[in-house]
Amino acid sequence: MNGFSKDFLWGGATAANQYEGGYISGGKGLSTLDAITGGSHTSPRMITYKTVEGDIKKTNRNDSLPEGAVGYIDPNTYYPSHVATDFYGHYKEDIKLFSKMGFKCFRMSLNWSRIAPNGTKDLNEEGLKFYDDVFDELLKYGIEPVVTINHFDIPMYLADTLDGWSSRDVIDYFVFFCETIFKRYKNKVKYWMTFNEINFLRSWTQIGIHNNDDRTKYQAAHHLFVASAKAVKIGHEINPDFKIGMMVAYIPSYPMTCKPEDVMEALTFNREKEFYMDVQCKGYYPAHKIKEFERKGVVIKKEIGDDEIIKEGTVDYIGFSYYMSTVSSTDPNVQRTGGNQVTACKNPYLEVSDWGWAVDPLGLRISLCQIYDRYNLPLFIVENGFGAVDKIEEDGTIKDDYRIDYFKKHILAMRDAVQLDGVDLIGYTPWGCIDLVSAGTGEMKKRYGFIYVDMDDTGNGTLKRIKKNSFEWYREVIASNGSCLD
Ligand code: BGP
Repeated sequence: MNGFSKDFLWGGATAANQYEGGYISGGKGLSTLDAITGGSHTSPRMITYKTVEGDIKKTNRNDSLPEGAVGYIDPNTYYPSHVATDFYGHYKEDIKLFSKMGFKCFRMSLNWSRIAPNGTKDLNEEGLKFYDDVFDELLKYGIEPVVTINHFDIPMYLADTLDGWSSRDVIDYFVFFCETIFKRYKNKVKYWMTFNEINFLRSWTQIGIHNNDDRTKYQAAHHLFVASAKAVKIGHEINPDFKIGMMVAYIPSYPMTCKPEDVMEALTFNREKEFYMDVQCKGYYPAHKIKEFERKGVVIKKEIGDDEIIKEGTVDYIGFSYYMSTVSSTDPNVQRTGGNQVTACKNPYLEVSDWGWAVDPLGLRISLCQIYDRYNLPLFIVENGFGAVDKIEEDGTIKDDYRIDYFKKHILAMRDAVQLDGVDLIGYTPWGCIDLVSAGTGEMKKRYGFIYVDMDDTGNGTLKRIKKNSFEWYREVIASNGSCLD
């Protein structure tokens, strides 16, 4: 018995700042991510910046920057986004490989500063043309583009001159950007998402804000909500067939014990991401968040009409990433482990990846049920995957059975959610379907792909593409619409 509909969108997912490279090619302007160094499991990625006094400094990519500091590219430092795995130069070859895997769709993001180098209303035709070419190439093979409009970066100019999304002016620039791409690509792209993992947008790196305190972070979030809602409305006016979604990092948290305090702790953890989903899917701020703002003295500056805009601009579907679950506990001594942009509590029942992320396939079914029960909107798993070190054998093969095992269990869990729970799931795009730079650590060593790319953590490599064993395995999954897993 197969739970997936015949038009289920099997594919893979990437993001411009981690995959595209060509950081100053074809008229592209700088984006914040271009000034973020590589890192590792144990050493954080750093922002290189220049102070108002002219001093060159660096700091952890999640830190606040001094007022007036501007992003700085140090000629002696290695920045992984500059070449990444060079989709810019290899898009034809890569799309051909995706088509061989049988992709029905391909998730990618647009580099805002490739299209509008400063993020303002001056456009770069060469950048617009690049994405035309990419979409044409995908459509040539019958692959549906799924476009994240903004994935973790902002043109550096907007960060430097306006303090990024803390400024209301950025809403207009973003909406102009959306209007431009909606009009330009209206016959090529149907599936859009406004902001990647909107619940993780909280630093200069991602949204250009210098001060990461709660007041600034939530003010910026309000601007993101208004911008997203306006984009949804305008998009539907330009093409009523557009499907415009939101995107959230979904990490479900279980109470460590049945102690009510642990249950409350988990509720509080889960509410943080639901806040972002509630606003974009239901069209209003949830009561608990309003009360939290009151307690913390966070006053959101809204303009008249903002609430209506948010109400009218709710999304058509929910895109989400799912890699892992976590645990909530009131015990300060609980064992910690790694996680996607969070340090998580260790679940004694689950194995973890080499980067400490809990592997929890049933958690994916639980997540699908939780989200669908709460919002009753179509769901799209737009990221899922297993970051691991891959080894090229002497015969040139890459035996990534651990990855196949991870995917198999997760796909079966999502099939249960469709077949047994009735969840309306429209697609599945495993993360980093071709190797790319890790967002969290800036490493190449942490690989997710079905396709290996010869590139290391210091920027050395031929960029040659090699199929891993999981390539053929995923091809069969797609060809059989999942039934080969029985
Ligand atoms: C998500 C991001 C992606 C991606 C992924 C894996 O949070 O949307 O950009 O990178 O996580 O994380 P990492 O690259 O840190 O392993």
